[in-house]
Amino acid sequence: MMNLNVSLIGVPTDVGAGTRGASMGPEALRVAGIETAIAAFGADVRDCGNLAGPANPDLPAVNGFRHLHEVAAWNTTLHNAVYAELSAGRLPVMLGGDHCLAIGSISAVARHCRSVGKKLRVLWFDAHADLNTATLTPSGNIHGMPVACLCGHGPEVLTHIGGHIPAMLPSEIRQIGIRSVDEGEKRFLCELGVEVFDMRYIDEVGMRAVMEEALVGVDEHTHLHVSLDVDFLDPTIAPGVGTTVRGGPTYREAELCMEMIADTEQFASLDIVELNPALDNRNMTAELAVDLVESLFGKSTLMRMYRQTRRQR
Ligand code: B3U
Ligand code: MN
Ligand code: MN
Repeated sequence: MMNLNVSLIGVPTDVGAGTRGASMGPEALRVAGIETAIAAFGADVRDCGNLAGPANPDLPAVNGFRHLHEVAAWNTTLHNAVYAELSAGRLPVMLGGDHCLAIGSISAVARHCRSVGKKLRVLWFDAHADLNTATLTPSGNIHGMPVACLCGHGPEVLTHIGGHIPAMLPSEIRQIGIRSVDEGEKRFLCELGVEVFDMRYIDEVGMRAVMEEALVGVDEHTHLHVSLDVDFLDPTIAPGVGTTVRGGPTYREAELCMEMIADTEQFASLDIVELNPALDNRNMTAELAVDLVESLFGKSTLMRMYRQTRRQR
């Protein structure tokens, strides 16, 4: 059974992004009703409020990184908060914030897995691979680097946050929806052997087959972490993002992803990132994210059980 003790952790940062505004994401998700939507499943939802961290100094990159020390400060604070919630037996939901926050959240999830003897599986829904390093990055924006940092490739202030380098192995992550990867990043993806289900593969085999593959090996000993960058979605349905990329999954495809994760009953932590209310259209992207969260918590499960029993009759 899924853990229904849920903690919402607001992470109002945009220090890792190139465009300002993701720092308003946590409030937009609250306005879209994320707490009541999760509570409707009988969950005990605790809103921990927003974490505090350094403001965005809006400075250029230094040695390949923009705002390295600000990113490190936010992620150290987040790591501690997430580890505390997991240790208390709760399911943390990160209300982001830009995607650099995955360094703090996933390092805490991985540390928790090591301490309780669980297998880690990260499902990374994104238009981007977020595997850049200081030498590969075209922008210096650290939201393009969390996967590299978690796999041990990055500055020590970011790679050592969980006390274990690397925090995560490339074999523990699956990337879904990828359609914008920088040249050097592509080579690095191959070198590390990250399993990527890009848009072309989704077109060719369909989302159901992709999710079946991405979930291979998930069992009752697995902690499933979902990292949902809202630029994963097609910009026609999710315009509230700084780095939209055309040709993303539809509403139905995205719902199916979340439903199939719910079916495993191993979903145990979530990042919702890159939502930028300054670019959104009447909060529609935040409302879509809340719809997806409902599916992740099993909105369709009752109907599925009903269909199955009808077929058996
Ligand atoms: N790969 C580019 C763009 C990017 C990555 N993640 C986002 N944008 N959101 C970069 O700057 O690293
Ligand atoms: Mn992205
Ligand atoms: Mn991302």
